[in-house]
Amino acid sequence: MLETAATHGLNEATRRSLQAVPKELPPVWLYDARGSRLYDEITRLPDYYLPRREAEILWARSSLISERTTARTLVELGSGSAPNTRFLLDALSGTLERYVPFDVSEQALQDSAEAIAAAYPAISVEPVVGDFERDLGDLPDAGPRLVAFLGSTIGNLYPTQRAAFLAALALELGDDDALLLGVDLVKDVGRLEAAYDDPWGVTEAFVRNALRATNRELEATFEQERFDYDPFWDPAHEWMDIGLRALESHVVSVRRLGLELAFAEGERLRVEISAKFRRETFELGLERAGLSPEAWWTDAADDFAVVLAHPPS
Ligand code: SAH
Ligand code: AVI
Repeated sequence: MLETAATHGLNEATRRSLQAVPKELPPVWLYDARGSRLYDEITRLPDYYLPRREAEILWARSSLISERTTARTLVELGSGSAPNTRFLLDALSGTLERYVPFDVSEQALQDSAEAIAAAYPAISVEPVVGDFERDLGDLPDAGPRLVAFLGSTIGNLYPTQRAAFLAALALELGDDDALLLGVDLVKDVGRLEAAYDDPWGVTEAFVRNALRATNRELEATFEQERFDYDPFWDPAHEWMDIGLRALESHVVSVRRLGLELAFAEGERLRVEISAKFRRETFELGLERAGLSPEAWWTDAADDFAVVLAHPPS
């Protein structure tokens, strides 16, 4: 496969992550067409409460969000199949002219853009394939814009990545623009671990999909049967640490990166983190990035929050 500027950036990030301690794969590898379908299946699992809690909040607050933002453009970062976006599209119908779903997963983006264009013929749907950590400059600038980042995907970024991402977004936003974030909250460990380890093995298949994708795209030699699925709550960082553990010592080649990786028995390969948040620290992070938190709405059970923020005027 030909290396483009985009794949070069991902390949270099993958090289660094695989050589780090602990070894790690950038979570972008989870979201090929198969991974995006598996993620959609996860959102329907009984213990994966996040999308339902977010839907509850958006159902109750979308009219207010519409009044406060009067957005002409709705940009959605990491839009995937955009399950909760219709709350915003419905509420913003008086002002909205365009919806810009932005995602690294081209097939998922195409499918959801077509579905939304069919359901909302009055707005222009303008999908952008890109990486929200690198390509925020590619967003259209017809304001007022509402930039939504739903599903708590922000929790899949490390604190330093999160700070850099929010700071880049703050620079990108104009005075009339607003940011809407879905964030999952710290809660009982049993519920968190159940959300990431379902008895049907859907979440495990989603995480293992990162190995399939790197085998295919980077000519790697990961063997699924040499790893166990291993998600756990890390109380010090307040994140789910989601990955795989080598069952025996062995070597994995990643030919396109020229790497030979030695795994010891029991050694972990992290595939993603899923950070959970508390209001005070999350709002502090927004302020440090140059954003002003304006509203913090939760569901009735206080499981999840939707946050509205603005660049300071
Ligand atoms: N917002 C949707 C999907 C969440 S899944 C929901 O709430 O259900 C996370 C989405 O982010 C996936 O569609 C994935 O392809 C996308 N994604 C992950 N990392 C990305 C990145 N660095 N840049 C752009 N999109 C990314
Ligand atoms: C997309 N993201 C918010 C999901 C999460 O909960 O961190 C990804 C996921 N990983 C396993 N299950 C869901």
